[in-house]
Amino acid sequence: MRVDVLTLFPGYFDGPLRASLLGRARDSGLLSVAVHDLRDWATDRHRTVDDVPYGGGAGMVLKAEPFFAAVEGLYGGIEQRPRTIVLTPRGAPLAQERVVEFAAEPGLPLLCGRYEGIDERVHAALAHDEVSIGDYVLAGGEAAAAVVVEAVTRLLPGVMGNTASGADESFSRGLLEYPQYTRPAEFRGMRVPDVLLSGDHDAVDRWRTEQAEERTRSTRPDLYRAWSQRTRP
Ligand code: JDQ
Repeated sequence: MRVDVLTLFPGYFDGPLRASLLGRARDSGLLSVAVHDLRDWATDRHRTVDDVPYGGGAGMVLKAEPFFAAVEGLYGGIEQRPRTIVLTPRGAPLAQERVVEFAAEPGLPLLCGRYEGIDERVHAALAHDEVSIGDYVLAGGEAAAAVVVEAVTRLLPGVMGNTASGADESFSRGLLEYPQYTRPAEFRGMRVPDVLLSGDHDAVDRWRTEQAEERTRSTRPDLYRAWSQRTRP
């Protein structure tokens, strides 16, 4: 998969893209990420990318022209662009379903705004998806774009060691994860539940399901309701 990030702060991505999972995915050629400085597509002497909002109000808005020029330059025209994502607090909250869809795309342009946001014509004409990573306000789209890249990358075929697909997890099953333990069996007076040491695999499965259900019920009533109402054949 080819990811193109458009940002005013290309340096933001240096750390995340080299670390661990993303670094290995890139080294192995399964992921390629190009981070582009939006200013490279500004046309005036001062490389201006922002302007005051029409109608007045505080702060600055990112201009449409550099985003359009970048998308045209990178893909040979707007019509040829891959599924394009704009990160924004007004987007639909990112959920694993959509991460799975993104991971199946050949390319993913990620458009990052700053200040008060991006000219609406970029949203209207370039965005296939508007994505939020949660109901809190960031200073710009970069952290959200890094989240998208990491969530997508771990689903790419060949990226994760053995567990593969990630289809066995929480958000595909509809419940939060059950508690995990590793050695030692007792640590600072805290014991690993006996059932996990019992060797009774059916009992272990039952315990894990109970734990997952209880955690989901208490911390994510929204997920719990959806899971309870799931249709079983
Ligand atoms: C931008 C901003 C609008 C402050 C500018 C570009 N989940 C999520 N939270 N925040 C963002 C995404 C996000 C994404 C892109 C952004 C925030 N800002 C700052 C924008 C109103 C207030």
